Amino acid sequence: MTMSEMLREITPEEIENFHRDGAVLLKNIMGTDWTEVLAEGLEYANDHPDGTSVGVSEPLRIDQWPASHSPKLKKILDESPVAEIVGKIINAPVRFYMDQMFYKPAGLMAPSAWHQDTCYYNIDGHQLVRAWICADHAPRSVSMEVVRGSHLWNATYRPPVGMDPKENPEGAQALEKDFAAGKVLVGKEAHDHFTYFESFLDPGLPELPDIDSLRGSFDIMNWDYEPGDVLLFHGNIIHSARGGVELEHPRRSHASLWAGPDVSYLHRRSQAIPDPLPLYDFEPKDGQPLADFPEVFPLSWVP
Ligand SMILES: O=C(O)CCC(=O)C(=O)O
Repeated sequence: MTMSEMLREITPEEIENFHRDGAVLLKNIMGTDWTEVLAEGLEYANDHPDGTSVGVSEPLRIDQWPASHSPKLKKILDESPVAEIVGKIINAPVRFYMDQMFYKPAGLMAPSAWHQDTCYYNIDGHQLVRAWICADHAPRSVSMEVVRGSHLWNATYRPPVGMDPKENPEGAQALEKDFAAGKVLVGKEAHDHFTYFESFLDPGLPELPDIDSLRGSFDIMNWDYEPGDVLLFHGNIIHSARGGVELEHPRRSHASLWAGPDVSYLHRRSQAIPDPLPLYDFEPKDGQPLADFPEVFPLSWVP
């Protein structure tokens, strides 16, 4: 079956809004034939938890690289207009970096905590774009929200995960020793035995402000999302999803992370998510562009 391409062009205003605000919701840009593929792909991933599945049977399930074992999600990455949409917003070639699933079953919606994406990964750059798509109608009370313009604050905040030296001084000390000895802390094996909580809670990075208690002090953007829309946001933007609302249907989202030419490898002490598995064999060095590893990050779209 031939699947639909982009339903419309991205407007110059949408491109400008993305770069200024750090996020833009592109309404009705992917055909609903893709929504069915997305829903089937997410259901498959949900039914087949792997080592990277966090929160199985809980109200928020997060999987890393679900497209690596869910054929329909792989189809979304390889054949849907998502890569093209990202490439057009940054007007540059794009490579796929990684993807995640956020599966919230029907009932009381769990929130997704405020965070930046970049600080979880060993990458750095300005042309890092998340494409967030959802198989379900998601009103603004449960879809994504961002702090407008925070992608330009030039600040890297502490990911709200990892081993806290106050709660586990011995564990944190052992990690500290390994780090000083130059060991890879979140290595290949993390793909099978994944946990955020064995990484550092990096005390060297500033804590995120308590945005929920100070909502009036921040310029928060949020959107009512309909299947067929694509929400794009910058890797450095501070974002979250609200919870506490009852939904009669699940809220199943897929977020893929794409890199333009300025994105390079940067080993971060705060790394919580392992490098893509095949990358370990190349022993990447800080500052190497992802383009140096075309076997791991082939071009997905070129202008
Ligand atoms: O879908 C969600 O609730 C969270 C998504 C998210 O935080 C992300 O894509 O980085």
